Amino acid sequence: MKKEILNILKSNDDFISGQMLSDRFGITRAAIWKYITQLKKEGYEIESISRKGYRLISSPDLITSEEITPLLETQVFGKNIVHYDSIHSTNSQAKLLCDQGLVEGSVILSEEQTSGRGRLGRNWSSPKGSSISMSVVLKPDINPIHVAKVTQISAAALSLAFEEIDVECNIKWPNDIIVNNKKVCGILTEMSSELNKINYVVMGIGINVNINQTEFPDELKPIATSLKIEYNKQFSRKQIIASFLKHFEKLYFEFINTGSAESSFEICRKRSLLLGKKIFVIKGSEKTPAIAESIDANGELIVKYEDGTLSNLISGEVSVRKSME
Ligand code: BT5
Repeated sequence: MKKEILNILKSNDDFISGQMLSDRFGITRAAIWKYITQLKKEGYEIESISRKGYRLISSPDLITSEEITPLLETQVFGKNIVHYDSIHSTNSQAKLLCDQGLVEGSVILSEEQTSGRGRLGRNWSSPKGSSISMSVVLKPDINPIHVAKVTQISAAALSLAFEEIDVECNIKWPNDIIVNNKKVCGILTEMSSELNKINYVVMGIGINVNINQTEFPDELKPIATSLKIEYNKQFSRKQIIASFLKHFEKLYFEFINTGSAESSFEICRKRSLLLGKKIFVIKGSEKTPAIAESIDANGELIVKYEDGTLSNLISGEVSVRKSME
């Protein structure tokens, strides 16, 4: 009901009378007033004048279904949005909800995470209201060995969404988006599967949108950045989400329908931070020097070790070598 009232306010520049709303929804004017009070608490600025009614003046920068749905240009992705004010981890929550039958294309969003996760049990910092914590549910009918490609498709879609807001980014294979040599975004792809069949994939994305330098924990300050820090202005989180979902849907279904994710890989190559560079391949505490040669037709990173041997990395950890290393 709150959502319907908000939609009416949004689609009218002029005042809407309490009586009109109460007739329309068959509830008392006092009940309408209660919903308006709730909306105000969420940050909607609503003018109310007796005998005239209610008028929406401004909406808060929330990543709720009410705010994102009008911006969507998708058929499947984002049609079901589950939003939290605060959650431990959108990926963990998405997995719980998947076990209860969440459909493909569902998107879990939270204004903050209290235990956001990176790969291999690392932490992911997601401050309230200034970051995007998003998990997208996929149910691809593909062999589980191909799931790593979804991370590359997601990275490509993110770079297209950033392009739309004039943000210049690089993709650091396999799961980082980098702006001016610092990380603004990380992807964590998790799945539940049997040997040959995927139950579901949860693709988690964390984006540092309007985070101020002071909001990052000290240990992240040298390596992390936000769009606001780099461009000195606020960005619309809901616009980024809607744009990402549009690009992701196109690239993902292209992969599902043709079996090839080549257009995504091509974007990843074009935007790659690594290709042609001296890198370290990191396995546990071992760092092996190599050159990042190419991203192949499976989205794997081909590296050349110093003895000339070539190797395919499916996922894992690499770092760019500084000139002294
Ligand atoms: C990642 O892992 O980059 C994957 C991050 C995925 C986060 C999303 S948010 C929505 C969803 N729900 C979750 O719980 N997770 C996903 P990895 O490559 O392992 O990088 C983790 C490392 O990045 C940490 O060890 C830190 O060094 C660094 N880091 C942590 N928070 C960061 C931030 N906000 N910005 C940049 N770097 C960060």
